[in-house]
Amino acid sequence: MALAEFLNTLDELAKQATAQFEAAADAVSLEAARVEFLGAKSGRLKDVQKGLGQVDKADKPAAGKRFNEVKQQLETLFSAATKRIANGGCVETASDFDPTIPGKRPVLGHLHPITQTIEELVDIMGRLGFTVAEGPEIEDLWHNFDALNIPLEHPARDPLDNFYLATAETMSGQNKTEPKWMLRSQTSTVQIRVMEKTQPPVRIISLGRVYRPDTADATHYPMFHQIEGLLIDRHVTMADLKSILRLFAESFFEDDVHVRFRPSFFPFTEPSVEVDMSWAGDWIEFGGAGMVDPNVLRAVGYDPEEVSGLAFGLGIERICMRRHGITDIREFYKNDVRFLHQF
Ligand code: FA5
Repeated sequence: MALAEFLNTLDELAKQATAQFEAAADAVSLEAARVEFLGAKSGRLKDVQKGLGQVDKADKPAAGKRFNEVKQQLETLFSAATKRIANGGCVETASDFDPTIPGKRPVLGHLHPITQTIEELVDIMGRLGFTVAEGPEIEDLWHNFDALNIPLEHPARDPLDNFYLATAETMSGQNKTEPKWMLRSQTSTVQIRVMEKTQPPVRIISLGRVYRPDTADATHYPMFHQIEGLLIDRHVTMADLKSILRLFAESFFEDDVHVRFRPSFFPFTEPSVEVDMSWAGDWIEFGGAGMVDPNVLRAVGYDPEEVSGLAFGLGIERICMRRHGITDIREFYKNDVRFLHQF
């Protein structure tokens, strides 16, 4: 084949391919054009390449050079067309970029409503003199139970009510029915961790996830958040407990909130109460509280004759739900942006 004939075929093909790549309005038509011209098996450029073998020997270098140029040119056009279609049809090059066109505002994420509530609670309690303490979510049984005056035979340790971890230590350990680790079921564990390391006075809050195998319903979830408060000093009384909870609730709801104590039982407080709050209507149970049991003070080496303490543990989801009128706790964890966007 003469060189001129080969180059003509190549130019004609380049012309047609360029027209089709530039005209492709969507990914489907572009892909059809790619297969027609650049297809690895039976694309038209491949056919032309086969013709290269029939070009006179002396003209082969020139024909090959031009073939490679056209191939490169078509590949560049194809990737420009791909970008144009992905861009919704706009060709953006450095030279025709217009800085005066208003930009597209990117959709910004924001903090989860529970995180927002946590930040607000930390802020309010900080103003009341409480600092934040942290503890692990994978906890040992001493901190989750024993040190909190919950003995081995106590029903609160039932495997049906707790997430025990089947760790290697459990399997090879002496006592197969009592594992070593669990997902903490309450933030009260942090009371112990702080008191073990600190001498009174203590004034801390701890906020974080806790885990219980509760069936999910409108007010329960197997993973939820608690805020724990602990104040240890001389002459701490139930009156302090009620004032702190009331101040806390009034700051959070920015309104007049009534706090009601109902007698209850927790092994680590004596007396113990359930804390109800009433704000714009019904009474809602937010958590438990009480005066730290002398056994707990002794377990961490404090002298109950010298110091006393108050403690409370409230459900953060319940607080957030009440504030925003959310009626189903499961909404927090569906990751549905239509819900999350509202807060
Ligand atoms: C406790 O967890 C105690 N540790 C509270 C406490 C702390 C008492 C300090 C005394 C001194 P209770 O199991 O009642 O208590 O849980 C406290 C709150 O957590 C409940 O009132 C509720 O608001 C919330 N809660 C409990 N279970 C769930 C759940 N499955 N889903 C969402 N919130 C829950």
